[in-house]
Amino acid sequence: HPDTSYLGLVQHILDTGVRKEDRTGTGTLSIFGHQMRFDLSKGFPLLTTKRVPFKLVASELLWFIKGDTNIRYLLQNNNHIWDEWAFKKWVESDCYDGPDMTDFGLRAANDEQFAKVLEVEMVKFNEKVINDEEFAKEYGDLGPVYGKQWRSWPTAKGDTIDQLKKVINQIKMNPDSRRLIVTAWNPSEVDDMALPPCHAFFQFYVADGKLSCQLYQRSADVFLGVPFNIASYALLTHLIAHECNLEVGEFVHSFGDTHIYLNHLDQVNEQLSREPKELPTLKINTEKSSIFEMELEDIAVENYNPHPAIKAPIAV
Ligand code: DHF
Ligand code: TMP
Repeated sequence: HPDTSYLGLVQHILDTGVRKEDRTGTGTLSIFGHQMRFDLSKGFPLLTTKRVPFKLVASELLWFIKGDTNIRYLLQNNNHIWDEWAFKKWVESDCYDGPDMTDFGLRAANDEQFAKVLEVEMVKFNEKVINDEEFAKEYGDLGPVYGKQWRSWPTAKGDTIDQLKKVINQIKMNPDSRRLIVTAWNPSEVDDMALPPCHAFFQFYVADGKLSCQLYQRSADVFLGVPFNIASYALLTHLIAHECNLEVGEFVHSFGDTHIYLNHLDQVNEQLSREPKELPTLKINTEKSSIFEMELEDIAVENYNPHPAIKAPIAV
C-alpha cells in the first residue's frame, strides 16, 4: 500500500535521520538516498492517511504540461501552492514599497502580528496578479521553472526543445528506447528560477505493454511536497499511457536529500498513528487522447475517502 511505503520512509527518517540545517533556517531530520515503488495497476497512489488535495495536484501538473511558469493560471484555479515563491520575487524587487518582508516565512512562524501583515500583503499581491495582466507578466512569473524546461528548453543555437512532446513521440515510435528522458535541471538557467527544480529528472520505460516512470527528486519535503509529487507523477504516467495506448506499470520514486522539517514532527506522528484506507481510482476523460488537450474537468479521482487533512507550515 502506498501509505505503508510512505509511512515506512517517515519512520526511517525519524529513526535514522541526521539533524541538518537548511537554506530556509527551519532545520530538518535528513537522510540521503531512498527509493519507493508504486504499482499503478493496483490503484491510484493518493495517500489516504491524510487528505491530499487532488485538484491542486492536477492543476499544477496541467500548468507544467501547458509550459506555463506564471502563477496566474494557478490562482485562477484557486491553487495557492506556489504563492510564496512569486511573492518572494516581488518583495525583493525595486518596485515593492510595502512593509519589510525580509525572511517572511520564518518571521511569520514566530510572530503572530507579522503573520497578519504578511497575509494582507500576500492577498494584495494575488489580487494584482489576477486583475492586472501587465503586473502578472512581470511579477507572477517564477522564472524558467518546470513548464519552460519541459516544453521549451532553450538551446545554444537559439531555438527550443519540446522535451515532453519528443518523449511522448519516442514512447509511441520507439518504446524500447533507453533515452526516454525529460530533465528540468538546466544548469544554465537554475540561477534565474524562483526555486531550482526539486523533481528534476524523469525517465519512462515500456515493457509488456505497460508504461513505467522513474523520477529523481534531488530534495524532498517528505510531509508537504512528497505526497503531491507521488500523485503528480502517477497522474502524468496515466495521462501519457492513455495517449500512447499503453497500460500503466510502476512509478519508481528515487530521492536525494530526503527530509522532515523540524516543525512537521507533530504532524508526521499524527499521520503515523492512522491506518491506511482503500485507494481511490483515477478517471480521465477517454474522449480526449492527447495530454495537451486535457483540462481540469477531464481528470478526477473516485472513491477517495481519506483521513482528514493535517495542516503544516511550509518552509520558504
Ligand atoms: N517548499 C518546501 N519547503 N516544501 C515543499 O514541499 C514545496 N513545494 C512546492 C514549492 N516549494 C516548496 C510546490 N509544491 C504544498 C504542497 C506542494 C507544493 C507546495 C505547497 C502545500 O502547502 N500543501 C498543503 C495544502 C495546501 C493547500 O491546500 O493550499 C498540504 O497540506 O498538502
Ligand atoms: P531547496 O531548493 O533548498 O532544496 O528547497 C526546496 C524545498 O522544497 C525542499 O524542502 C524540497 C521541497 N519540495 C518538494 O519536496 N517537492 C516539490 O515539488 C518542490 C517544488 C519542493
